[in-house]
Amino acid sequence: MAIQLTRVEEFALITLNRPEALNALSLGLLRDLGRAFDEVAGSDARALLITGAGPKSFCAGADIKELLGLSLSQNKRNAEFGQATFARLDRFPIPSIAIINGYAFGGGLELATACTFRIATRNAKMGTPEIKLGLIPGYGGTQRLPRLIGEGRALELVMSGRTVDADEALRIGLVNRLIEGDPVAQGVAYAREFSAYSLPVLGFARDAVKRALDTPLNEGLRIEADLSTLAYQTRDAAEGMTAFSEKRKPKFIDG
Ligand code: CO8
Repeated sequence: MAIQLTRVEEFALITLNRPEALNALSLGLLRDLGRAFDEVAGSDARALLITGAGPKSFCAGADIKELLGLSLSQNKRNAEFGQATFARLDRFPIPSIAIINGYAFGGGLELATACTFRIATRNAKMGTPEIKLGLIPGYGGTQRLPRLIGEGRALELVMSGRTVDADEALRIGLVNRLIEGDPVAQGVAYAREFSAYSLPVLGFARDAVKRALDTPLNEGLRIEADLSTLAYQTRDAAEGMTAFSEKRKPKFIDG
């Protein structure tokens, strides 16, 4: 298997596991990733952590050696397959966190930007170097990067192919936080900041925020009103508000 799926306490951990190729995304790895998403979605995990095997790399992008010599239609199918695999994270039933433990280039950065959150080690290096190969990002990068860091910065990264270090990534909002020490332990600590909350309500929050950038304001406000009304109907909302008035910690049941 080009990936490992394990459990770390109440969380699922996917480790991209081709360290000899800096965890590059072969088609086999992408297929394994899709199967692992199915398994995690059907489990009781409260968040999905994704990281790369070894100390050097999260993921160095699509496997360049596999891309050579493909036909136009094969390339299109590959791009659509990669996009569809990563797009599953947009609607995933639990939040996802990319633990960027080294290089995140090309498709590797596209995978990270499809996750709900990104945390990065100090040695992390990120970018979209496809232009240096005569390519452009094809697994969602041209669409998710501007939504995350703005059009000007996204254009600069995509058109120059330059590398961003961890400090810059934090400053421009490409990652949420820099971490020290064991990356997986840090990922667990990060997930614990929200993992005790109601999973369906976390999903409403994510969906509402994600609509902000591709929806006119009036429409977005309508979606927010609908989703916040839906949150209000949950038993978890009743428990949260009751616990507040009874001055105790709420016990959410994901319902
Ligand atoms: N694909 C395949 N093999 C890779 C890749 C990769 N993306 N990256 C690294 N490797 C392999 C190297 O070939 C090398 O293998 P070997 O030892 O057999 O020669 C091994 O990993 C170690 O790599 P390096 O010796 O180069 O390690 P360094 O630490 O010196 O350099 C870098 C690390 C800077 C990450 C360097 O390896 C590099 O530049 N890699 C390529 C990064 C890149 O360009 N990524 C973008 C790929 S394209 C992409 O992601 C497009 C996605 C959309 C596709 C749409 C399809 C139609």
